[in-house]
Amino acid sequence: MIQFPKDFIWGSATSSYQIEGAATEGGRAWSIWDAHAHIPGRTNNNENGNIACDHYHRYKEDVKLMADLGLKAYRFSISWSRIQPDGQGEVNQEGIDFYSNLIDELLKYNITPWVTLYHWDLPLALQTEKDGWLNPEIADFFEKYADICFRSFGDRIKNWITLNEPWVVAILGYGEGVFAPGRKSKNEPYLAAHQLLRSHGKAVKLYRKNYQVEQGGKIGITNNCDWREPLTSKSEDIEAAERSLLFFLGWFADPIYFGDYPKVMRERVGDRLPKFSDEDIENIKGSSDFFGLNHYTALYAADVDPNANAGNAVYGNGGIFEDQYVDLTADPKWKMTTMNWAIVPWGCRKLLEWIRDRYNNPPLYITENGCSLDDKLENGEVKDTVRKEFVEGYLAACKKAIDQGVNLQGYFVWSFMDNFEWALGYSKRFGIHYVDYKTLERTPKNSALWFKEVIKNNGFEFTLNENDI
Ligand code: PNW
Repeated sequence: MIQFPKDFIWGSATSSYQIEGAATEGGRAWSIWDAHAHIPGRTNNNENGNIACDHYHRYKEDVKLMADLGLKAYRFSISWSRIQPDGQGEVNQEGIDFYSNLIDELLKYNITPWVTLYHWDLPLALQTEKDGWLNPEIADFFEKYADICFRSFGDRIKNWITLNEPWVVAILGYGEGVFAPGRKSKNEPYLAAHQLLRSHGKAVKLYRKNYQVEQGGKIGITNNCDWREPLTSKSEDIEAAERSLLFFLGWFADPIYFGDYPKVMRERVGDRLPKFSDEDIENIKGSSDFFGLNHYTALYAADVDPNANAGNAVYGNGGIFEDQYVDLTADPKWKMTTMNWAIVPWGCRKLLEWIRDRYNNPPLYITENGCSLDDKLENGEVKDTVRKEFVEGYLAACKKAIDQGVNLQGYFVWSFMDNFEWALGYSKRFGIHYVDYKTLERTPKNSALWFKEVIKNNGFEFTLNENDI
C-alpha cells in the first residue's frame, strides 16, 4: 500500500473554453480562442468550443459526478469575456451569476473550488484593440478583472491561481503560433511572458492589500514543465538539461522566487529579454503562496554545438531552439500517449526534487497531470488501463518525492472529462470521464472508478515496477 499524508488534496481540473460551450450565451463575448478556432485550418477538423461539453448548462450534473467520485477539490477557470465581454469596463452580471452558482453547487457537496483567473481565453477586444499580452497596459486590465473576481467570489474562493501556464501562452501563442493568438516570432514570446509576469504580480499585490487578510485565501500561479534528463553523464549534457529546465520553468519561477530571469537566459537572450522595473520586482518577487505545477512528460537533453549543423535537432516542446541549443529526444522504449508524450513517472519525481532544491522547498500542488488515450466506450465501460497505470505511476513517484522531503500537498488529475484539446480539437481524450460528443452524455472511465478508491483510501496498492518511479 502507498499511503498519502493526512489532508492530501485529491482533485481534478478543467478550463473554461475547453468545457463550457455557450460561447455567445449569457452575455459572453468571443475570446482569442473563439477567433483562432474559427480560422480555417487552425484546429483539428476546424473544431471549436461553441458547444464543447456544454458544461455551462450541465454544471449541476457535472458537480454531482464530482461528488460521486469523492473529489476533495475541483480546479476550473473563469472565462474573462463572460465577466467582462470587452476585457475592460462593464461587468456582465449573468457571467458572475454562472460562476457564483457553480461555486455554491460545489460547496454544497463539500468540494473545495480552486479558481484559475486566466486559462488562455483572452477577451478578443483586448487582442484586436490593445495588442493582447504585448501591451504593458494589459497588467492594469488584468488587475481590474481580478479585482472583480476577488470581490464577487472571494467570500467562497480560498485558492486562487492567477495564470495557467504562461510558457504555453508565450511559446505556443506568440512563438510557434499554433495556439491563439497565432503569432510566430522569436522575440514576442519574451515580451508576452514579461507582461504575463507583470500582470500576475499586480493581481497578487491587489489581493494581498485589499482581500487576503479579510478573506483568508491563498494565491499563486501555475507553471508547466516537463523533466529534462541529461542524455549522457558528460558535463555539457548535464548543463544542457539544466539550461532547458531554466528556459522552461526558471523563466517564470525565477522572477517569482528570486526577482529576475535566470542568469543563463540573460546571457543568451541578451537585449531581447526585457528588464523588470523596481516596482515590477516588488510586485513579482515572493508573489506565490504555493508552487502550482502542471506536469506531463520527460525528454532526454543533450548539448548542441551552435557551430555545427543544428538545424533539425529539435524534438517536442523545447521553446526557442536558437537561444538554448539543446537537443531533445525520447527513449524509444518509453510508452507514448496519443499526444506522443512519453510516460515517465520518475521524471515527475526528479522535477519535484529539482523544484525543492532550487526554490527552497515551497508548498507545492500538481495542478495538472494526466494522459490522452484512444478511449472507446463499449457496453457502458471505458477500459482505460493505461490511464490508470499512468496516474498510479505518477502518484507513486509523487509519494516517493514526498518521502524525500518535497512539500507536495495535492494532486489534480487532468482532466475531469474529455474536452476541447485546443488545436487538436476533440481528437484527444484526457478525461477520467468519457464524453459522447453526439449526446453529451458523460460516463466514468475505469480510471475514474480506480481514482475514487484512491481518494477514499488516501492511497492505493502499488502494482507497477519500482524502477518506473
Ligand atoms: C495543458 N506543451 O496544456 C493545459 O493546461 C490544458 O488546458 C491542456 O488541455 C493540457 O495541458 C493537455 O494538453 C499544455 O506543448 C499544452 O508542452 C501544451 C504543452 C503543455 C501543456
